[in-house]
Amino acid sequence: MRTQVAIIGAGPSGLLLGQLLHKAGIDAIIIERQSPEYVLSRIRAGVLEQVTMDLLDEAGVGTRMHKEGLVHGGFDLLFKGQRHRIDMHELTGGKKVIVYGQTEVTHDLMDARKSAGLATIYEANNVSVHDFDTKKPRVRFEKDGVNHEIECDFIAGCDGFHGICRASVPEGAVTNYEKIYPFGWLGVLADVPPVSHELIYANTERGFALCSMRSKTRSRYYVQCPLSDKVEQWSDEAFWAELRLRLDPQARDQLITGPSIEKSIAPLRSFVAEPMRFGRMFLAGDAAHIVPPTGAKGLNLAATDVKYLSSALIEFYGEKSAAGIDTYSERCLRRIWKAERFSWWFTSLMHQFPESGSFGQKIQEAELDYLTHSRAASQSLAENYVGLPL
Ligand code: RFL
Ligand code: PHB
Repeated sequence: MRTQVAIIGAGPSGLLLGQLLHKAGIDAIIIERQSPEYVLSRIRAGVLEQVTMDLLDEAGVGTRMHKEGLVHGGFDLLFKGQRHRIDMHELTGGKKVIVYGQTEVTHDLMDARKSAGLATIYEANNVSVHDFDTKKPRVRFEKDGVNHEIECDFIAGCDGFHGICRASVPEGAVTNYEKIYPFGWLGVLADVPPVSHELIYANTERGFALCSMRSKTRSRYYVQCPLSDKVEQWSDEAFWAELRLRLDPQARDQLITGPSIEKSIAPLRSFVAEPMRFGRMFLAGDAAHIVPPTGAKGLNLAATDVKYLSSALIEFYGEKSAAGIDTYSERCLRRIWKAERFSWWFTSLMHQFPESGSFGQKIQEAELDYLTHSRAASQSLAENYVGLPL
């Protein structure tokens, strides 16, 4: 087999890259380890920035997002038992985000790929990447017991944090920066109306909580939990009781509960690998960086990597120029580190850290008070939340 770009991973990064390259007439094959059903069953991101919406439009897959996505112009910060609204729309001169789940984004991209008749190889085993330091990189994998090899011009490593692309880079060629947080998020998805029409980020003495949603009839809630907790320990009743304790009296009264349709625990991590290009292999999305979900930046960062990578490849094939390819890593990393900083800061502000005790709680409350009463501070939060300009 031969193609121009071999894309490893059919998550949002790989699928979006495939679609943008297809629009530009560049040939690509996507190789994915899991089945399409498994990829769609992972419940992850919920909030899309304007930059991501624009890119989905450019890829020709924005129709359902505009129809079904919920436009949000603000969110609430809850601390000391009271809610304070951050009016993102007003503070940023009219910017907004859209609540539209990663599952739906992935669905739309899969449908577009299918109707264009483009190749995605699902359930590929033992995927490996070779010779990316030469002009003839190769990808090998096994499918239904048969070995295959793809020859290509470039490899795009869109295979997430646990993928093989970053792991195939020789030691010494990559530097990793990492911070692991001493807690996780226990998340529940349920077919009940959201407690509020906007998101609520809560700082409480019992730990962080987040009230989010997927639609007007489907809610997504999270509570901070110890890393040692197992999801089986948390009955639905125990989850709702804990969430209720972390809400203000009005939200507590309005909370509608019901059976969970998904429940999982996610660890929180900040991670960046530098650089993001190794000869003719590029890393994009979670393969190169992870943010804790507090700032809702992971999928949005993946989308900007893909924007930079697709335009670099389009420039390479169209204008025979390597300028975009040569600056890919630097352009991405500049944006990534700003989102890393914001996500780390917002996580540090909103969660209980075992080591910081009641002094830490008081400092957080003072900062939240400042944040919700100083226009300059609210503006900085709003500007980062809606997404910094490209
Ligand atoms: P993905 O989604 O992990 O996809 C990688 C794909 O590669 C496949 N793969 C392989 N394929 C072939 N061979 C191999 N050896 C392979 N190894 C792996 C995998 O099966 C998979 O299909 O990475 P991608 O595409 O870069 O997308 C990144 C996003 O998924 C991620 O950043 C976001 O979900 C993060 N995130 C959020 N981001 C936001 O922008 N806004 C949010 O509100 C938000 N909320 C969240 C989140 C992530 C969360 N979790 C569970 C970590 C909330 C949570 C709870
Ligand atoms: C979500 O809806 O899953 C979600 C929303 C906002 C976040 C993180 C996750 O900051």
